[in-house]
Amino acid sequence: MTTETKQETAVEDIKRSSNYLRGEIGRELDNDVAKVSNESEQILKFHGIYAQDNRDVRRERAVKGEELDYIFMIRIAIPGGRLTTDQWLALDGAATDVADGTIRLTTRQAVQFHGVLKDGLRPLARTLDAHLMTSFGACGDVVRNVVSCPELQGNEADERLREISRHLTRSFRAATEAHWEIFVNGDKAVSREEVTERPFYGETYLPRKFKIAVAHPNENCVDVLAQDVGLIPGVHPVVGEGFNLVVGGGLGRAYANPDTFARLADPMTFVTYDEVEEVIAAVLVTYRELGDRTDRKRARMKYVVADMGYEQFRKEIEVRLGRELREPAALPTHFDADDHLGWRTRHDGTHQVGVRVSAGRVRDDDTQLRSALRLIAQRHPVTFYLTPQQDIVISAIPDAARESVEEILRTHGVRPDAELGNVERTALACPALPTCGQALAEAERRLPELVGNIEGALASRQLGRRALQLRMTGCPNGCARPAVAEVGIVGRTKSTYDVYVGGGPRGDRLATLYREKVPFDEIAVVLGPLFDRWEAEGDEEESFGDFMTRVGVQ
Ligand code: SRM
Ligand code: SF4
Repeated sequence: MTTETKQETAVEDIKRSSNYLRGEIGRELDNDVAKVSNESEQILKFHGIYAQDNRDVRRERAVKGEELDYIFMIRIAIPGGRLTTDQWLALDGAATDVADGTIRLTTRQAVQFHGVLKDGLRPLARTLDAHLMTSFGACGDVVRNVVSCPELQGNEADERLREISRHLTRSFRAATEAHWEIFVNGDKAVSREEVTERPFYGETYLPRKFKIAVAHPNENCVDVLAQDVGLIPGVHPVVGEGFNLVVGGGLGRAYANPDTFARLADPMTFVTYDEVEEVIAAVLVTYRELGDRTDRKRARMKYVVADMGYEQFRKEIEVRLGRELREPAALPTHFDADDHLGWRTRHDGTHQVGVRVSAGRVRDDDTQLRSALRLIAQRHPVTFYLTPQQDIVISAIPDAARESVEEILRTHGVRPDAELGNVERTALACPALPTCGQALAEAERRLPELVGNIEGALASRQLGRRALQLRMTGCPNGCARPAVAEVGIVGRTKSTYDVYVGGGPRGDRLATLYREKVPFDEIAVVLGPLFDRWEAEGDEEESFGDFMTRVGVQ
C-alpha cells in the first residue's frame, strides 16, 4: 500500500525563504520594472499590497503585444474602523497623491487604495507611518484587521470592548521589522538584529489568512459567525463579563473545488477579558499546526474544524492551551444588525451621523462625498468609524458643530438616510472588475443598477417599503459576505450570476442556492416569484430571509 504524501504549496517555500517577509522586495522596488516577481507578489501581500493589473485594458494590451497596465492595491488595517480626522486627511491626501483619487472602505473596516504605481508604495507607507497607520498585516497569512461594531464607543464599557479590537490587532501582528525596514526607514533598520517572530507564526506564518471580529452585545453588524474567531460580549454566571468565543466560520468557496464551502462558526467557550488573548493564541497554534498547507483553497481553519469535527478540534485546542476550556454561556437572544446610518445622540451628549457609501467607494462624482468628508475633518474635531457595511459614521460631533456637519453633507449632495432606498440602504458589493484578479463578473460597478432593478421589482408589488439585504460579489470568494445575505448574488461567468436567498441580517444562517447562471438583467425577474409569495404569504413583519427559511427555497 502506498501512502500519498501531498506536497506543500510553493507559497510555503516562498514564505520560508523570505527571511521573515523580506524576500527580494527591497531590490525590486528600486528597479524600473512596473511589476514585481511572483515570489515578491506573495510576500507583498503580508505588507498589505496586492499586485494587480487594470483588467479593463488587459485584453486590448495583450492583443497589441503591449505590457499590461500594472497597478497595486494597498489595504490599510484600521482596527475597529476608528480614524482620527488627522488620519482621514492623510488618507484623503494619499488618494490624490498616489492612488486613483478614491478611498475604498472595505467590508472589514479597512481602507484600500487602488491604482497605485510601484514608485508610490514607499511614499504611501511613510505617510501611513507618520499618521500611525500601516498596511502591514492587512493581507497575508496572518491575523487580519480585527473588526468591531462601530457602536462600541462613547462610554467606558463600550470603549473597553472596542479597545479589544485594537489590542488584538497589535498582539497578533507579525513581529518582523521587515515592513519598516523596506518601506519606511530604508536602510536605517538593516543593521538592527531581527526580532524573534511570534511562536504562532514562525517562519511560515499561518496556512492562510485568519479573521477575528468583536460583536456588539446585542447586534451582529460584524457577521461574527463568519469569522475564524468571533467574540460575542456577554456575562457568564460564574466568571462575570467576557466573551462567548466562536470558532471555525468562513465564507469563501471555489467553483473548481467541490470540497470548499461556507461555514458558520461554532460556540466554543466563554473567556474573560484576561483570557481572550491566551485562548486565541492557542487557537492560532492549533491552526498553524493542523491547517492544510498543501492546498490553498482548503487551507482555512474552518476546514480543520469541519474535517476533524468540532469536538476533536476543541480538544486539540485544550491540549495546546494546557487546560480545559470553559463551556460557552448562552448567546444573546436579541441579536439583530444595525446599519448605523442617520443621526443619533450619543451617551455623552455628542452626536453621530452614519453616511451611506455605495460599495464603500468614497469619491467625488454626482455626490461630492470625498470633499464633504474632507471639509468636515478639516473643520470639526470629530472621529470617523468605518463600518463592516462599507459605510462611515462621523462621531463625537459637538452640539455646536451639528448644524455645520449637516450643512456640509447637504451642500455636497450626500443624501440623508431617510431618502435611501430600502435595498440601497444596506446593499454591499465587492470591488471585482477592473482591479480584482479573481473576479469572474462585475460587482461594485453594477450594484446601483441591480439595486434599482430589485427596488423596482419590490415596488411593483406592495413591497416597496420592506427592507431587503442584498450582497453582490464577482466570484464565490464571498468578499461582501453574500453567503449570509437575504439575497446573495455571486458571479459565475462573465455575464451570469448564481442567486442565493434565505440568509439574514442576524448573520446566523447560510443562504441557499436558488438559481444558477442567471444573466444580470434577469436577476430581479427570477426573484419575482419569490417576492410574489413573500407578498401573498409573508407575515407583516417577516423579513424576506426569514420568510424564505420558513417556506423553504425551491
Ligand atoms: Fe476578500 C481575496 C477584496 C473581505 C474572502 N478579497 C480578495 C482579493 C484580495 C483578491 C485577490 O486575492 O486577488 C480582493 C481585492 C480586490 C480589490 O481589487 O480590491 C478582496 N475582501 C475584499 C474586500 C475589499 C471586499 C470589499 O468589498 O470590501 C474586503 C477587504 C476586507 C479587509 O479589509 O480585510 C474583503 N474577503 C472578504 C470577506 C468578508 C469578511 O472577511 O468579512 C471574505 C469572506 C470571509 C472569509 O474570509 O471566508 C473574503 N477574499 C476572500 C477570499 C476567499 C478566501 C477563502 O477562504 O478561500 C479571497 C481569495 C483568496 O484569499 O485567495 C479573497
Ligand atoms: Fe474579487 Fe471575488 Fe473578492 Fe469580489 S468576491 S473582490 S471578485 S475575490
